[in-house]
Formats: sequence, structure tokens, C-alpha cells
Amino acid sequence: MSIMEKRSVSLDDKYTLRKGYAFMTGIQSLVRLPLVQRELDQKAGLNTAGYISGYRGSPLGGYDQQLERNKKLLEEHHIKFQPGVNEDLAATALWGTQQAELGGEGKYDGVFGIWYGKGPGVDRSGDVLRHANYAGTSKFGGVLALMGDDHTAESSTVCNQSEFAMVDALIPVLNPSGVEEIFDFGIFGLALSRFSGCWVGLKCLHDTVEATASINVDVERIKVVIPNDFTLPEDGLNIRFPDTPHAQDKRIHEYKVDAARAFCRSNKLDRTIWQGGIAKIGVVTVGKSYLDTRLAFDELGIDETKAERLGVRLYKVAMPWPLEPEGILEFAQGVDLIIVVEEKRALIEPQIKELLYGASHRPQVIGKTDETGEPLFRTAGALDPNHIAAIIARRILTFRVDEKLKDRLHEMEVRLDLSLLPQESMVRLPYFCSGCPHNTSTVVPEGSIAMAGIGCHYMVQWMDRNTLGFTHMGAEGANWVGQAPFSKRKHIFQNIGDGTYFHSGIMAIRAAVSSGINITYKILFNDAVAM
Ligand SMILES: Cc1ncc(C[n+]2csc(CCOP(=O)(O)OP(=O)(O)O)c2C)c(N)n1
Ligand code: SF4
Repeated sequence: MSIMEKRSVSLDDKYTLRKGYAFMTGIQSLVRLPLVQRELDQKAGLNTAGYISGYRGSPLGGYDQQLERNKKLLEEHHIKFQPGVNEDLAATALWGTQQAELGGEGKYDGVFGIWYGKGPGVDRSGDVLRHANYAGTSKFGGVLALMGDDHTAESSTVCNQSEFAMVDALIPVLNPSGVEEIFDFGIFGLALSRFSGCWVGLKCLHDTVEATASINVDVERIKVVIPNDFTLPEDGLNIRFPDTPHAQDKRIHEYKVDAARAFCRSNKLDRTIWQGGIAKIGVVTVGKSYLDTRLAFDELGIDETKAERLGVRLYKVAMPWPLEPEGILEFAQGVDLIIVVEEKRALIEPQIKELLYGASHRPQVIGKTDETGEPLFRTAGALDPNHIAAIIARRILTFRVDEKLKDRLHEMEVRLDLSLLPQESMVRLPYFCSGCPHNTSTVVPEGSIAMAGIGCHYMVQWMDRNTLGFTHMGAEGANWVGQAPFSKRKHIFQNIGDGTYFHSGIMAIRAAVSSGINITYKILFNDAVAM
């Protein structure tokens, strides 16, 4: 096809095109993912099926809608989409998919699975995530857990960062920077899951999953390499019947996590982006922070050529846990200072420090704290590219003289001076949409009080309606179980959304009944699972 030649374009390209480029959102790339996985398996002579289940919540709010819209296409490819009643029951169903062939009655060679949930959904699923990950995945199945995180609680009642929940369940985590990587890491993630026997977390932030991009859809582009430097135990690492807790414990601690590191190494998932000439400074970053760091470098006028001259090396981590050691140790060779840029709690930085502690060459490592132990990149909130730029530029200028960079840093420092910014003159609080039943259903009789819960109706708390306090999803009323025996008040109203009632709230009502407290539930029926 010549460059001038136009080909016909269809809205289905994002799912059906197998060569060239197609425009899609991160969420759509996650619909494409299982379709391509099945095709890759077929090419490898495997007859696999797929299963997707989970529960919505920003930033994966629209995933189930896209899956529903494409149900027919998915089913044609033997992929079943079953929305979960809640996240942990959905995760348990995914555990089940890995057991499908164990009794010799499986219809397929394997079932690969995708679970999705928002940060609080990851939290509430801790028990099943640990059980299922310790039990393992099947040889031709594999499970990807999409962790929808909202670092700054833009659309949440708590700021969430799910990596640590995954680490706690010993689930390796991949953290993509954009739409194409979401897709690529999805394919690598399923292969990693099959090889290591672990579930694999895939971090989704609204900055990455709700972004759009034209991505290279050539299915031959991704070549998965099975490590040849890792010896599996004779009985492998995959799920089996029967199994014991002690055998699982040994398998996961002595093999599975290391197998994940070996896979990351063989597939060069973590990579050096800029060699940085005779480098003095190494910048290590991951996921969305990689985008912020690249923006920071742009603001400083530093591209690869200039980085070469200034001696700045750049490393992009794909799998922040467990960190692959060989790549990072090689990267650290020769540099005097490593700057780790990662949003929220430090995950990569302590692993680097631990790896370097016994190394012959030990550059200084800064990130959450600076060279003197003072706070550097904040953990609360989000990172600001201007701030990242200023921190990096100051360090470069201690090694190199560069007038242009000095000027840029000065501009940056002016921008960061909050006193020069216009001050907010008014605060605008969000409110219910006009016509929303919550406008009337949340009103309480004079003298009464109510408690809120999860959902849009949570906003009632700032609406002068005697409604105070809320719970996480599905515990509505349970606060009053603990409060009532110690309060002079005899009764409260408890709001609970209809979505939450179905998700898990019915259990809270049972708890209220069994405790004998005086409470009136209002099930706010708006036929929507909104927030
Ligand atoms: C465990 C968990 N899963 C998902 C979410 C995301 N989430 C917050 S509110 C909400 C919808 C609640 O719907 P509903 O109870 O009907 O209340 P409404 O928004 O209609 O007021 C969802 C899915 C969450 N906060 N916690
Ligand atoms: S539940 Fe729907 S209509 Fe009501 S405030 Fe939320 S988004 Fe608006």
C-alpha cells in the first residue's frame, strides 16, 4: 500500500484489525486483549477459552460496558464475560477457571482470565487473591488482575494504590505507561502468569487507561520468550489437585516469585531508555510517572542527545514488584546518583536500596527522601512534572555546567512558587444532577439524622441534611451497630444505594438485624451503579 493510498476504516478496527495501526482507548485495548490472546494460542496449536469477570469502579468504570457491547464478538472467540456480583466473588470465579481442566473434564486446553476491580475492590478481595495466587494458574490459562487505581481520589472516597495489596498476596505487578503498553503488558502478563503460576496485576490509572492512542496492532509484534535460565521444579508451578498449604507456601516463596523475575529479564520488560553517555545520574521511573518524567525532561529541553551530553541515564521499570535485579544493577554501574520517580508510596526505591546494599558499586539513591533524609517526592497526592523537573535539574547542575538548563530551572522555580499563583476565590462543591431521585430520597424528617454510604448519594454529607459519616461499600449501617450502644440517640436512618445493596450491602442489613439496633434503611433505588 502506498503512503497516499487510503484504506477503508471501520469502528471495529480496534478489535478486528491485525496489521497496521488502530485508534483506541486503554479500555478498548483491554477488550481487544482476550481476542488476540485466543488467536495467539490457536497459532500455537492450543484451543483455549477466555473468561472475564469483576466489578466496575473508576477508572475501569466503562470496561464492563465495552465488554457488554462486544459480547457477541467475544463469544465468537470463546470468551465469556460474566459481570460479578462483587469483586471477591468474581475473583473466586476466576480461580475456578484455572481449575477447569484439573478433573479431566475440561472442554479446552486452558482458560485465560481477566479480573477487574477498583482499588477498594482489590482491598476487599484480599483473601481470595491470596488463596487463588498460592493455588496457582493453569499451564495454558493464566490470570490478569486489572487494578483500577485512583491515586488522588478524583472519583473515590479514599486515595488508593493497589500495588501493596498485590505484593502482600505475592502477585507480580506490571505497570504500563499508555494504551499500547496496556495491551502489550496484557499479553506478556498472561504468559508470565502461565509460566510463573502466579496471578499478575496490571495497574490501570485513568491517565493511562482512559487515554487514547493509535497503536500498532500487528499480532506478530510481541514475541514472548520463555526463560532458559530458570529451572522449574519437576512438578512445575501450576495449579494442581490435591495440594497442601505447605507445598503452596514452598512453591511460591522458593520458585514462583523468582520465576516472575526470570520472565521479566528474558523478555527485557524493564529497559534502559537512554544510556546517557558517561552517566553520572540515573533516573528510574515507572508507569504514569514515566510520562510525568518525560514531560519534565521536555520542559528542561533534555532529549536523548542532550542526556548523552549531560550524562543522564533513564530506566523504565515495567514490573515494579518483584523488581528484576540484573537489569537495575547493570543500570546502576558507573552512576553516582539514582533518582527514583514513583507516585504514591515507594515500591521500587526500597528494592533498589536493598539490591545495592551488598553491591561493590553503590550509588546514592534518592526518591521519597533526598541526600540528607529530608522529604523529596511527596507520597500524598500526585507528582507534579514541574517539581520532578526542578529536582532532576538541580542534581544535574551539581555535576555539569549548562547555562540553558540553569535558565530553565529558574523558570521552573518561578512556576513552583505558589505565592505567585492566582488564589482560589471560590469553592464549588459537586451536587446531585437535577432530576436525580437522590435529591428527594436523602431528605430526613426534622430532628432525625442519617448516615451515608458509598455511591453518588455520599455527596449528601455536604448538603445540610443532617447526614454524617459514611462507610466503605457494603457496610452501610454497621457503624451504627458499634455506635448505638454508646449513644443517647435512639435511631438513625441509613442510606444505601441499590447497586451497593446488590454488591454486598445485604450482608450489612443482616448484621443490623442480628445486632438488634434501631435503624431504618433507605434503599435508594435509581437503577444505576453511578459513582
Ligand atoms: C468495593 C468497591 N467497589 C467498587 C467501588 C466503586 N463504586 C463507588 S460507588 C459505586 C456505585 C454505587 O452505586 P449505588 O450503590 O447504586 O449508589 P449511587 O451511586 O447510585 O448513589 C461504585 C461501583 C467502591 N467504592 N468500592
Ligand atoms: S446517581 Fe446519577 S443522576 Fe444521581 S447524581 Fe449520580 S450521576 Fe447524577
